[in-house]
Amino acid sequence: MSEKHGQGVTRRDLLGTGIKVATIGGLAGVAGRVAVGGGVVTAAGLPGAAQASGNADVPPGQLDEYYGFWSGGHSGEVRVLGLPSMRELMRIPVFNRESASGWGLTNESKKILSEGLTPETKEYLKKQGMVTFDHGDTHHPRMSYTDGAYDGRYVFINDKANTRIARIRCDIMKTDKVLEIPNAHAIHGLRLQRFPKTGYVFCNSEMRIPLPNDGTNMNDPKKYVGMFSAVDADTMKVAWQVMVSGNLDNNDSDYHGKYVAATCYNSEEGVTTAEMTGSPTDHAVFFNIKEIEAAVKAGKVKTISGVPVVDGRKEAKSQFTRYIPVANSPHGCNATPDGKYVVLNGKLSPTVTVVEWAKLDDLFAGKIAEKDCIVANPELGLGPLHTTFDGRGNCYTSVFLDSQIVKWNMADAIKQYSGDKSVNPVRQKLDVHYQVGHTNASMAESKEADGKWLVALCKFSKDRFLNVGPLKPENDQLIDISGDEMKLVHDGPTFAEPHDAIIVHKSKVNPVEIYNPNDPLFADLHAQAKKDGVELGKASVVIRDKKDSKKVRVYMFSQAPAFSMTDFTVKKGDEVTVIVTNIDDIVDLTHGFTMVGHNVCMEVGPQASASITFKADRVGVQYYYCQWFCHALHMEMQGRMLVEA
Ligand code: RUQ
Ligand code: CUA
Repeated sequence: MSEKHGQGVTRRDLLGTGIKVATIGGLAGVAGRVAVGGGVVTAAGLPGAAQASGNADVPPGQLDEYYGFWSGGHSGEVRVLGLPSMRELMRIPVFNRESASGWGLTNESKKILSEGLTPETKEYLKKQGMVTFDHGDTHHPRMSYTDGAYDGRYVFINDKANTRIARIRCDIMKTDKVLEIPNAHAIHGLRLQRFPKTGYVFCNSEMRIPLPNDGTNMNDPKKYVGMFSAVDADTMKVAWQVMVSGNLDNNDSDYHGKYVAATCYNSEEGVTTAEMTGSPTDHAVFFNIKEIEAAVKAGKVKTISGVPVVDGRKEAKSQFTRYIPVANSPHGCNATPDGKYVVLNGKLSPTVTVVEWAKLDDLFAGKIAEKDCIVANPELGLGPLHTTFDGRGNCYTSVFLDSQIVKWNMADAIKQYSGDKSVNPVRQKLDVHYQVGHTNASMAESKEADGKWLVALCKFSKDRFLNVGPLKPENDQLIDISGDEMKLVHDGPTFAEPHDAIIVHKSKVNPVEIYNPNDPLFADLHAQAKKDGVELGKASVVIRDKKDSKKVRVYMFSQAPAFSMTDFTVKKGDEVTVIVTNIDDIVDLTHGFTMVGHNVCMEVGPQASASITFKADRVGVQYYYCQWFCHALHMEMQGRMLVEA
């Protein structure tokens, strides 16, 4: 089914009359759509169309040029890929439980997963016999910035399922902070302040709730509140919040540290699909950071759940926000790397709306109207979701229902909007397989967009891979955008469900090879060891707590192929904490500690320490072993816990 750019018979025509009807119908019936062929649809007659120059082959032993940070969706994790090979390099457990590393089982990971929860949630979980949630739903991984460029410090990601965000340290590629956002419900959109550096993490509460959510006003959705939050990226505490009208979807920040934009659906403030899509328009909210900070500083806030909150709702007519009308139910929100524009993606409308950041000064000053901030509105296809950029003035929009990446030119779109009907901004439409959600290009979320590679994260793979039963993998496709024409070069099956990904040049990311034994991650263990009069990595000793004689701490270290303790004895009913320090300082020499039949498992990297606590309730010989293949005598790396009756 080929199509010349923007002209002739389009799939839109084939789908029927009303865009909205077609789109909603399409959303419901997507799985039943016929798979179209894999033909590359190119723009006809592009003058001097050059062959794309990228080479996606990375031979054995060669390293990739880019890191990809992939959301793991409702798997709750983050994945690290190498690009262009698309090889999966690592999985970073975040909100999920992870069997290899014991994430969610070790004391250190449990602390990270639980300490940032609200008191109400801690209370609720305690009643369920839990310390944290066992799952998460990650969408938007973003790397921290300094002056609009990636700085390699952190990757942040949201958890829609349990209203949290997390921070991953890029030096060790491990999660070090998890925070639940109060006064919010389901954190979806997440982006970072780009300038002067990532001081804030901006988080959208997608669902609107009554505040306080204590059983009052449940039947009056008009009184529900949407919430935009700014989290201090260093302390991982909520800095301030803004009440908004409508359901916040995605957001993005400018390159000057002044404004943040957020797409909103359900300006109708209903609770059913019909109510939420009743009006032909919704809005994007623009937040004025300086005005909000000034109000917070002056104490002109309400304190709710310990957080300063300002009222930026439509009817409050504050200086904190402006509401720019866009077509019904917009979705993606993407700032251009030149720092000038933000693209608001239509979803239910076949268009995207482009707002110029610089016009917001006049808008907030009351000199121009909301609609005057819009500088382009190109029509791209059915279901535009997200847009990315090549740094050469071109934009690439994922079009869900048409299953295409549409390349278009920003300057031409602006010309067209200003009245020149002779220009067509659309350069090429490339079929992808199938129903693409997010798309992102190399370095495109930073001012250093380099226009080499683009990924299309397709929600459906259908017939593209060997059949693995009713649940199919997603299909993350790699597209070469270095030339005039986009070229599909790779199909990448992935497990549920990469919503979004960023592609970061390897020069920006510099992880360590071996842990620093004094890393803050191990601070609690060092402190406890000090109290016990021992030194981590040197001690092989069983210490019974002086105050609570049921508590036993077992200190040992590991050096391939042995634990420093081949057996230890405890009594039935003891609460045992095993602390293992890996004293090997060789690259890639990770050990583990698994206790058979006790739900005990942890990863201990080179020069790292880790601990885990359990009840010794099973009398008899209980073996522990190293589960990380570390040596020719790895199988022999084991010991016995002798539990006395
Ligand atoms: S969203 S498929 Cu969760 Cu980023 Cu658009
Ligand atoms: Cu240590 Cu296997």
